[in-house]
Amino acid sequence: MLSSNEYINDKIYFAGSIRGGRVDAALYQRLICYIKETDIVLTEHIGKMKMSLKAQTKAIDTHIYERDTEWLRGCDMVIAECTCPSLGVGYELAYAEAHNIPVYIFYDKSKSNISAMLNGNSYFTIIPYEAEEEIYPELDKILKRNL
Ligand code: 6IA
Repeated sequence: MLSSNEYINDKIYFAGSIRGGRVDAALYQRLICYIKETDIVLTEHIGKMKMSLKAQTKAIDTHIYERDTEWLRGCDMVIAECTCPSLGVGYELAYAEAHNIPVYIFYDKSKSNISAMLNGNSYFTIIPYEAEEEIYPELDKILKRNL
């Protein structure tokens, strides 16, 4: 039985564009910091400002794929920021669905149109926003803070 001030840390797989474009990297960093106040983010590197976008060797990409899919299978939920379209993020969302992992998708509706393959799939919880401040109370709900 948990006392009221105990909090169960969820393992969060935060997904955001890397080779799809880094225009929102600073936003990813702020969201990851916010989630980390109470929970564990497995993919902290997504928010790193100095990430190489150069093509890597097949062996490095194989390592990334195997590590990321292992983290996906072991996480409690995926939280994705999808304003900047990314093939890798799209793949991760479908992978999470195939493994019955809850998926929450944020996107700025004033900047982009979400793919019909995400918006049309009732498995995903899609959260459109227009201002960054709208994201944080939604994260509080997803992470079951203030219960
Ligand atoms: O297609 P994209 O690159 O935009 O896909 C982004 C998504 O794939 C992210 O949510 C990550 O989880 C995953 N991903 C793609 N590239 C990497 C990566 N590269 N490291 C970890 N996860 C990745 C680092 C390259 C390094 C040698 C500098």
